Amino acid sequence: MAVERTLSIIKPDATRRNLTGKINAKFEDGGLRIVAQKRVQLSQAQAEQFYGVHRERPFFKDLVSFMISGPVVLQVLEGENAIARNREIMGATNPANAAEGTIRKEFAESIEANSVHGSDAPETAAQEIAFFFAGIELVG
Ligand code: IDP
Ligand code: MG
Repeated sequence: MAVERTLSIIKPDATRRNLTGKINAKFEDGGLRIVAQKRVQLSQAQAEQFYGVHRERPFFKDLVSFMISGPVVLQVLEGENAIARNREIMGATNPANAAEGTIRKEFAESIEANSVHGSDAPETAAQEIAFFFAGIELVG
């Protein structure tokens, strides 16, 4: 196992319901360290670029609208196997399929408004962290 970093986003459905602290507790209790964090309002262009891999999917337009419907919290999480570990803590994309105790099981409103984003592989984690954070913001 190696220490990794992954990009996490607390999505607008969760910031709207004041769930940032409860979600952060899930990460910390699950062994991940929040090494960078900022609350921002994404622009449409930023959301479209970030989710560019899904551009051809039928839900793309709605997803972008949702992601700019309110503030998000951008985070870098660090720990052993952080990329896979974070996805375990988040639970399945569709909350109907998410395991007990996961963020999405407890907090997600729908398959779209599912409270959190997490990178899915080392390459995407590195790209997504660099998309939102400057090196000087990552102090470990
Ligand atoms: P992930 O967030 O679990 O990695 P992805 O397949 O990468 O899931 O999808 C990105 C995001 O797009 C999801 O978190 C969710 O917000 C949204 N999404 C995925 N599938 C659907 C769908 O079938 N309908 C509506 N939104 C979806
Ligand atoms: Mg994904």
